[in-house]
Amino acid sequence: KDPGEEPWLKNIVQGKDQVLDLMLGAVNNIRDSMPKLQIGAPVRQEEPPPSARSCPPGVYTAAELRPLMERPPQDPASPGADGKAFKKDRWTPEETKEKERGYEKHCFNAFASDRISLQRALGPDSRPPELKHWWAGGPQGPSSPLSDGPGSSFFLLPPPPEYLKDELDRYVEQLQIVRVVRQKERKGLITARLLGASVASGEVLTFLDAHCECFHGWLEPLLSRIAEEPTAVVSPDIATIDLNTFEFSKPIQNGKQHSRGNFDWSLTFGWEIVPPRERQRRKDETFPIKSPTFAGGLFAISRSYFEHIGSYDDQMEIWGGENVEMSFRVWQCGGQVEIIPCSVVGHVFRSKSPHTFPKGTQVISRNQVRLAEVWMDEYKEIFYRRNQQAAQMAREKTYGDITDRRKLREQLHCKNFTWYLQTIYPEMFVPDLTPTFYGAGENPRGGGRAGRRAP
Ligand SMILES: [Mn+2]
Repeated sequence: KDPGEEPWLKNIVQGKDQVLDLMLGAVNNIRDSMPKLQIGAPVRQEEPPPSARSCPPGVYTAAELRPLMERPPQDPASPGADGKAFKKDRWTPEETKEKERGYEKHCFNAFASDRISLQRALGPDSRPPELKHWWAGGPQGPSSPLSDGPGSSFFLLPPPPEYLKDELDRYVEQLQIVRVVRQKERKGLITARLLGASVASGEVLTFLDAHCECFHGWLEPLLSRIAEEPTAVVSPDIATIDLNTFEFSKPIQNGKQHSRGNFDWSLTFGWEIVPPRERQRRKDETFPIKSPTFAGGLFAISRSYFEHIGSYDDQMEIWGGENVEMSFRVWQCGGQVEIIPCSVVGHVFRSKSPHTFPKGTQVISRNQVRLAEVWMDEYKEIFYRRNQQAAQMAREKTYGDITDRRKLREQLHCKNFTWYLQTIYPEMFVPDLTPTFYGAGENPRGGGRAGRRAP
């Protein structure tokens, strides 16, 4: 049948853009209203190679940069050698059980992880030439934070599973330069990082999740950027380590299109392709990428700046929201959040959360309400419309005391959230602040969000 014969169908065909817009708006709203417990991996995108220029040379000599510990020679046949995938064809019933237990507990293939060398090499440095000017510790570049770096940083490795504790203590003791600090009870990553920072003695703090593996010459570009710009909070370019095989997705020679961090109105972190405006600003491939938010698990910051800027909101609990909070705070209070493409660190992105939430997942909403109340001004209402639990907490003021955080914002003379949106993230779609109606069917007119975010 010709669509023109049916007026209602004709209407839909003619208005398909609006309908599509309406549907995408609804989909975005539904997606934004689901609680997210994990940060996903950025999707790798490729584009034609950009112009080439080398990373600036460092101030350290090759001798000064020599790793404290040399990597032992690697058996190329060992599991996962050179960052390749862990392979195993035959499984006994016991092994299968062990593998399943590992997945249950860690949400990745702990069986494989336990069999891959702690010092596995990641193969030759595959970064594009313009990104690897840095002297990277000899022909076999380091992949462990312990066997790298000029020694001015502190690395915080989150707690190991119970059964590994003694083994870890023995291992660390022989390294001599590493200290293990443990929390008395499980309070989550914010308190853990604050504890680490409090005992650190270096000028720069570098935080890494436990499930990370560092690529050639990863540290120097981070330190160099902080030396150049002490208010920069810098993350490496994060490579994906496969959660099943522990295959390390090495940097490609050319045509990598970078991702940066953003957020949606449910205050969930996400990745997006670096937009044209930021691409034009960067003079070459080595240039820092300005990022509206950061993932938060892997970054370096000047220790004094970390203290100056208010470290963390220590009343946030367990997990969630702290990275978005820190991103808004750093930008609004005069700093910068950046990704340094010369630095590559691998991370195991899990598809579901290994964390338990003793008090329930409402701690995430609570953390988010705290950040919204302190940093987002009237825009917090957009978030509350998408998170009823958060809205209720805000109404009933059950999110704890935020006096100190508000005082901090005042003391640092921080800019408001309108400034942040207009200056740092003008690409962000901002829904009507006071809509007549809202709900799951709301249509963010002219938003065009769907094409903007990386999946
Ligand atoms: Mn992580």
